[in-house]
Amino acid sequence: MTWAASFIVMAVACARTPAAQAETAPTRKVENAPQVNGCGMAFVTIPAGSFIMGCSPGDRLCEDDEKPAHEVRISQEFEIGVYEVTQHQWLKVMGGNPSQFLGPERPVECVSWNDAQEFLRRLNALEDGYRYQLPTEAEWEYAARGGEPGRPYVWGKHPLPVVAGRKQANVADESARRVHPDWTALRRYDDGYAETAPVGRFAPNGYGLYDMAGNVMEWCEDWHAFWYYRRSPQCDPRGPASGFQRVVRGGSWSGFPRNLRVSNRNGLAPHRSSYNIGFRCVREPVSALSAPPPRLRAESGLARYRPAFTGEEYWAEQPPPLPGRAFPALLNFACGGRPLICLGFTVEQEGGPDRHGRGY
Ligand SMILES: [Ca+2]
Ligand SMILES: [Ca+2]
Ligand SMILES: [Ca+2]
Repeated sequence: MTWAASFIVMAVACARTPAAQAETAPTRKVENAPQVNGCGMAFVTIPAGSFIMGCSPGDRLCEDDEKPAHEVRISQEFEIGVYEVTQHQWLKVMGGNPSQFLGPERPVECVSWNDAQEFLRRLNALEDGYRYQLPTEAEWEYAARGGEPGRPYVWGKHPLPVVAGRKQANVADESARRVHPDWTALRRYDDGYAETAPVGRFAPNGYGLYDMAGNVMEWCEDWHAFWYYRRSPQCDPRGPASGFQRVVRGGSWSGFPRNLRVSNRNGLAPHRSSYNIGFRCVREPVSALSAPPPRLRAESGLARYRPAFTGEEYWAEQPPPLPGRAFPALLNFACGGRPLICLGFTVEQEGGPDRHGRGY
């Protein structure tokens, strides 16, 4: 299926008639037990680290937007939802339920990216000590791979979502075909669910996360750009600065193997929704929220520089180094101490008359 075709399939909105994807689970465990918030949402901590993002070795189904595969560093550990956000949790925060396939423990669907932002706004307004948001696309794929490098599927190399006899994901299967006889569905695999399943019914991945493949596709924070990987930053990429579609990842109950590959990317306009798209959250303690380095922030008359393509910003008296040069060691707070290479910057003066400019 081409990118355009898969997009059309996904954009069917909240009516009926989906498309297809597929598969299962690794072995590594996260070392900490899930932490549950007041809305019943469980989170585990994913360690900082590096991984190869994009087309997996030997995966001949990759589309152009998954290439090139490239190293990405996640510089900070982060907490991510063990499960997709459920209808019960959505109801608790939002006071309603837009889902097509009803069930309190099923994932909420028929929510747009904009709807998810409103959910997050209300959840954050509860001020439980954490700031919640959608995962970046890099965080999502890093978490989905579960510490198991180079595998085309969350559960391994083979598209069939069964590992050691255990079913790995809710996909378009024989159950779906019985309800939707005209579908392209995975043959000789019956996960028992024609549509969404309650979250957590299939094997977890190496980080203890459930349904990273299948059930519902999941909104990410980033804008989707087809050629983004050709120039995305190595450290904590956050997607392009603007766009027309937000990223959705992971395939769904209406998908077959091609769509369920861990590197598969899709995009959908942020106001659109579909019965096969939901989301999960990441969160960080409010106390850990990023701020300009204290030593620099304390000084007056500094400028805030936002280097291009890094997603980072910092305060300093001098502009960043020339393009292609590393930032001074003092400012290498980003990316786990790896040199942060300057690609350009915008500048905004602190206090006084506004001064905006663009460098390089
Ligand atoms: Ca199914
Ligand atoms: Ca999912
Ligand atoms: Ca795709």
